[in-house]
Amino acid sequence: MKIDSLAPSPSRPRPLAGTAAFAASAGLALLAAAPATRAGVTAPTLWTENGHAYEVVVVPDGITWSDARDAAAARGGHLVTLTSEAENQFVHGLIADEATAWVTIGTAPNESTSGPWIGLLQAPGSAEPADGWGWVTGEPLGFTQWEINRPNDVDGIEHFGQFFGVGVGNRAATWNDLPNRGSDLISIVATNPRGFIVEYPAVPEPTTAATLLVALTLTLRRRRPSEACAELPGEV
Ligand SMILES: [Ca+2]
Ligand SMILES: [Ca+2]
Repeated sequence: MKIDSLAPSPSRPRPLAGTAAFAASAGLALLAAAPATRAGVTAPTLWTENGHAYEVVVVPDGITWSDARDAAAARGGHLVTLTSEAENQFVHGLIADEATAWVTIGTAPNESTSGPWIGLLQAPGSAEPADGWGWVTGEPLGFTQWEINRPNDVDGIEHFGQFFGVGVGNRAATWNDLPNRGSDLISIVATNPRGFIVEYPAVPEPTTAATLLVALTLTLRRRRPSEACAELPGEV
């Protein structure tokens, strides 16, 4: 039915001339509408609020939280830390329409929609289900966006965070606790999340690098006369 809605409509204006130009401009419009750095699943996308970049990595066969943490570090970042509602909304916007980053878990009528891992974990030995949660970077856990009735520590083994929504196709901006390996759940038929989100800290400003270069050059220039004397003691 949705395909029908894309069929030419008698009331819709059609390009009568310059078809190539029309197609080109339509293509440009599509590119402009999509996130600017989307590729693969996404190339790192800058959030201007903090200068950090965020990358969605889809793993079609699923991945454990600990492997996702290590993979994020190997890429030069860390599993995403969502320390404000604005950051949560921005990052969720990168995955909301990315169906491959989500997988349905559970059995009818209690299915849920399991999204990518985030950098949320629970300290061992914490009171269940809500105590001891924090970010992988050590940033304090102030803002939270748990799905209703979460965290719930199913089977006593859920100590890692992900995006998650109750129901089928509910690619929500809310969070759930899950075991490191989803299939370890006994009470629920589950698999590993299909990916993770990497956050890259700000890179050094070019002006900072230029300032350092100038300072280094001045230091070397100041040192040259004394170094010359030290190297050539016999010359007067
Ligand atoms: Ca963050
Ligand atoms: Ca849970």
